[in-house]
Amino acid sequence: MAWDENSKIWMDGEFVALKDAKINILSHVVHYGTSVFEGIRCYETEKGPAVFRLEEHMQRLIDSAKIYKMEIPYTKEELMDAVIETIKVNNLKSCYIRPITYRGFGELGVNPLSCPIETTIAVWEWGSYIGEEEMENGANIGVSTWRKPAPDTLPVMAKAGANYMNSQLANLEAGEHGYDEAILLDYQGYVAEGSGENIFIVENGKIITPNLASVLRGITRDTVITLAKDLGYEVTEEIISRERLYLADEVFFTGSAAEVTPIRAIDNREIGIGKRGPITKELQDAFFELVEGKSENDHGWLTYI
Ligand code: PPE
Repeated sequence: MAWDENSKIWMDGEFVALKDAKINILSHVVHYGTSVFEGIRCYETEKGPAVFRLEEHMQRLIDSAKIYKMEIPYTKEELMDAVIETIKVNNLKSCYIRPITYRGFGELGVNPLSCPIETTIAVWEWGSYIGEEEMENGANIGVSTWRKPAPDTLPVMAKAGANYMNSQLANLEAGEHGYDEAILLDYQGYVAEGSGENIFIVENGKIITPNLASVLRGITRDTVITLAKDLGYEVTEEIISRERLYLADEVFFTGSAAEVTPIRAIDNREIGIGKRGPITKELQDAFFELVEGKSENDHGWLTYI
């Protein structure tokens, strides 16, 4: 990824060049990981750049903050406008958008209440998450020895920076074992999600995904469930055991960054035909048609810049 040091970052209402967009080293976030964030994509369409499901992402940012008693001093509409302005000033046709709210510099110590709530938004060009080649032929995935935290430890419904300490352990381990990405099991040992993606399996033409007990409430997950139902598929949320992954006809990941990424192997076992399956391809095509503004039934999910 090539960074433009003059790229404009929205910092609580001001645009600051990336090279000058700094925070205090004693900020609460640096010491205790006190942040909540979003990952959103803006796609190039015939009618100009369009942000996909902007409102749902900003609502989730506010929801994540609520869990941690971080009151964001902007309305959802103001946050949506700030994202749009940031894309405009950076003059990008398509980009990844990263809004983040964190606790700044106040008192140090675990109690966060004296530390101010700060919000920034960055945008940059970001291609396929796992890889172009994998989008077509499928990714090679391993189940991690690291599990998702139990529900009474770190709440997974908050998209909090600290959750990604768990994700990065799994992702690092996957890389060390030669895999493209990791799948994490939940605290009981059932399939949860990828380090930065939700997961789906296809069995006999039916589409199945884990319920929300131990996974992020993914917006792409919801998009793909909606698209699959629109296409006439049955979609259910189930408890999925590890070996059921191996026997599935198809497995794929979803995420704002990962979009719809096929999986060709898990734990060195070929999945289905060993490459992107037909239903995954159908959903991938429907997804890109939708986000690129080519679908008639776009559910009102595109915010044109
Ligand atoms: N689970 C996790 C753990 C996760 O991080 C993501 C998104 C998802 C599921 C899918 O959620 P959604 O984007 O709403 O469909 N991961 C973000 C961060 C990736 C990163 O490397 O950073 C993303 O896709 O933007």
